[in-house]
Amino acid sequence: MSNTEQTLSIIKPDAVERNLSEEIKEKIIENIFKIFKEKKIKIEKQEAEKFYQVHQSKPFYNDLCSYLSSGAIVVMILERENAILENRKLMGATDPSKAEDGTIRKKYGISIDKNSVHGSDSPENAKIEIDFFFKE
Ligand code: IDP
Ligand code: MG
Repeated sequence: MSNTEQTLSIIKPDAVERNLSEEIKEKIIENIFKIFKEKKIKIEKQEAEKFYQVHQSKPFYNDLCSYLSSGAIVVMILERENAILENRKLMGATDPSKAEDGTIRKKYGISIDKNSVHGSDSPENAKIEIDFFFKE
């Protein structure tokens, strides 16, 4: 049975500032995702705080929100069969030093905070995150 899904992907400031966006997008496309929508933006810290609300009790929350709002990001809606899980696999573990070979975070991530990409982790969050950035 087919299960075409959409997920939200973000190329984070560390990757955008190293001019890795095109390379990362190529890797995404190679993995048979369609980039359904895409925009390069910079967000305010307040917006990052809202986006990462689920992490507000974490010790790294403030730094995380400062970081996501520190420079340009590329936000994309990706579409393919099982997009949410497949994008998480392609990204690799949160900590790049623990990510598997062939993953985006293994190849491009600098550290657990500067790990180059975000991807939705569930169908519920994919919908919330897509609406957050793309709702008209
Ligand atoms: P994910 O991005 O793999 O879904 P989450 O646990 O949802 O990981 O955490 C969101 C983001 O918060 C991570 O991508 C990473 O940038 C940052 N983060 C997670 N854990 C830590 C930590 O222990 N120290 C610093 N930053 C962290
Ligand atoms: Mg997450």
